[in-house]
Amino acid sequence: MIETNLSKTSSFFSSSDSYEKSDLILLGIPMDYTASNIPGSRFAPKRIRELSHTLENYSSFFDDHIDEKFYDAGDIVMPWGNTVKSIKFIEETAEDILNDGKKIVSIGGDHLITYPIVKKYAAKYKDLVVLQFDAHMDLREEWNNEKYSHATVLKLVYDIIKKGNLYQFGIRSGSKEEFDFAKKHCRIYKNDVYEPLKKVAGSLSGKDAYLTIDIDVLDPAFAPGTGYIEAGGISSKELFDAVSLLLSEAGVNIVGADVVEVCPPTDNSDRTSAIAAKLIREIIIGMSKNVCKNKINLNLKNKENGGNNSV
Ligand SMILES: [Mn+2]
Repeated sequence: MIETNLSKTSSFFSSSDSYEKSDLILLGIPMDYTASNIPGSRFAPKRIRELSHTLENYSSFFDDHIDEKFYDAGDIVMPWGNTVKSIKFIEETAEDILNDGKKIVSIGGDHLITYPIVKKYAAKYKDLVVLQFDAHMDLREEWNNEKYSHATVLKLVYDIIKKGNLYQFGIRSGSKEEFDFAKKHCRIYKNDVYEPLKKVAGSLSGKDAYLTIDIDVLDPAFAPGTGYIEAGGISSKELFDAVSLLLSEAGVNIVGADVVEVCPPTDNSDRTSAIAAKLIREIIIGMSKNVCKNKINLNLKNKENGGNNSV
């Protein structure tokens, strides 16, 4: 049971109506007060939900429908402007959902939302791998004297997961110190996402992984509606190819995911929110296939063990 206050004015399309019966929970986290350039990602969960209703419920890649595969729990009611309290609320919500044996797909919000979620995932999955698709490394120790920021979030994550378990793809911006740190301590792949992911996918097979997608990994031509524009990014096709690879043949067990930094007030054509909505559809369908696969594997294991455990 989720104990934090949630607000629900609309749902992502094709949501089931039962929290209890759903393995995947969609959660909106409208926090944007650590954005260092243009705020406005607090409006992303609402706009992405609205745009989701223009999508087909069928994914040709997965050859499957999204219907009833998740429950949209609504948005966490945020204590506006209070970063520390917001982190606490997000942690508590994530913990409640994970304690119920479910997995979380979240819509940010600025990138800081990833830290409290991963904190709870790392407590549950001891060898958790974090896969970051992003223009920026977000590895700063502090940003304008603030430890908790969308520019420090992956350093906070780095500090709570096993060394060597942070993979960064599509990176094309950061300070020299960040690049030096990443080269030494992280697995950093500059500019591209699909090709390097394909190369490392084999070594990630069977691992539990959390996927965080900062929409600014895309070139601003594809995703202009974001808080910190960074030229020279990947195409939307490359992003979908990468997500599809990850959720299908790569064999990685994606246990949680988020899409962050969509900023509707600067997204005049709605194209960024529309991409994010489709991305979430693919993530939900792909993760639900993983959930099914794991259940089948567990069933087989139980049969081998005499079939005493129910799943
Ligand atoms: Mn980021």
